[in-house]
Amino acid sequence: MTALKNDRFLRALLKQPVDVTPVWMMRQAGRYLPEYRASRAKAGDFMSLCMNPAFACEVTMQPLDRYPQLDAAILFSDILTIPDAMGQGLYFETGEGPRFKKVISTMADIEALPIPDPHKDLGYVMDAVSTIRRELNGRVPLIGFAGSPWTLATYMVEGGSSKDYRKTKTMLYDNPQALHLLLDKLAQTVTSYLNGQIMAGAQAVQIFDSWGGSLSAAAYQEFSLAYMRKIVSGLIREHEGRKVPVILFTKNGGLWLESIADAGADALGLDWTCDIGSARDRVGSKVALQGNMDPTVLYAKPEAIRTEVGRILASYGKGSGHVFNLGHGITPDVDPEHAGAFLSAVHELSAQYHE
Ligand code: 1CP
Repeated sequence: MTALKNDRFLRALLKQPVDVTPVWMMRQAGRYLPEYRASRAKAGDFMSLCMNPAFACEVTMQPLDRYPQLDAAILFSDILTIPDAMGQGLYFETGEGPRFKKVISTMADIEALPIPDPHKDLGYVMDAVSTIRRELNGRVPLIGFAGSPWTLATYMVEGGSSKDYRKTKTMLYDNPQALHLLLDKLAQTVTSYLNGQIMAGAQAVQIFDSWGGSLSAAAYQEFSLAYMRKIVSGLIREHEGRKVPVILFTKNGGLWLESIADAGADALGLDWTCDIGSARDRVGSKVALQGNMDPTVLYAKPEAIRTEVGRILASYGKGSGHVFNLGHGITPDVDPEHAGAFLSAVHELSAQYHE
């Protein structure tokens, strides 16, 4: 394998010294880019982009070609490939969120769910990872990812996106054994899926617990964090002679950072509701931090974006252990020039915080 030309993202996750703070954006390949919209039109729909390794590679590379400032690439795929591989029949209605042909509601439904084999049932993702690694040719590291068991379960039980997770939370309180069986099957699946991605060439992995923050403190520990801890303990942590860092991102998990930092990962993703300097005081010696600019700041003018980047860098302070990112995914109507101003500001303003 080609040596990495830019490894500051991996170094920062392991708190090793860097020249400037590395940066990438959650959802960096997506609808705010005209070139992405063109590729999606050519492929026909979103799932065809994901299932064709050449298309997945093309859209993964688009933000890197537009923004040489980016310090990492992220596999183009979706967290919902797993429920699809479990037989739920994922589809996207144009202009709407994800939907499933089959919804899960009973213990019998959950008992009947198969545990997918990543190479057989999700081989298109493994092929996308190896295709992207070849195309990157050492430019920047490649991030693999999966959804957390809790976040995946909400989609599987609700049948799509939800505002209140009503069916999943009803199952949590009325039939916790059923939900635990589902989460256990998902934890096994996510572990082998991420290990498959690592063996195919992913150099770091992120677990997206996008909806963990909707749980009570007690339910979060039992129904989300416990399963992420189990996944982390089963992951391959070294490959090709390098550590493979693991990032846990619980959106709205700011109240529970100490316990998330104890789950065994190398880094925590932060949304914008926490102050990153205080977060560092709370967990800084255990894990690196990734985040955490409010994505709506990108609607503001470049000068305002730069001010906000400077504020977050100053709050984190001197030294390594910070990967700059947004606190959640970039939104479809952001002006691509504003995203470029954001990325440049991170590198320009962060040099003073590193030796
Ligand atoms: O083109 C389109 O219309 C589809 C939009 C889209 C895109 C660009 C979807 C459907 N998924 C993606 C790609 C995607 N999804 C990536 C690509 C890599 C990147 O560039 O970052 C990643 C990492 C995801 C992960 C994902 N999918 C999450 C976790 C991250 C997060 O934002 O919280 C979630 C919750 C999903 C579900 C999903 N898939 C797509 C949509 C619109 C949604 C969210 C629906 C909802 O809000 O419930």
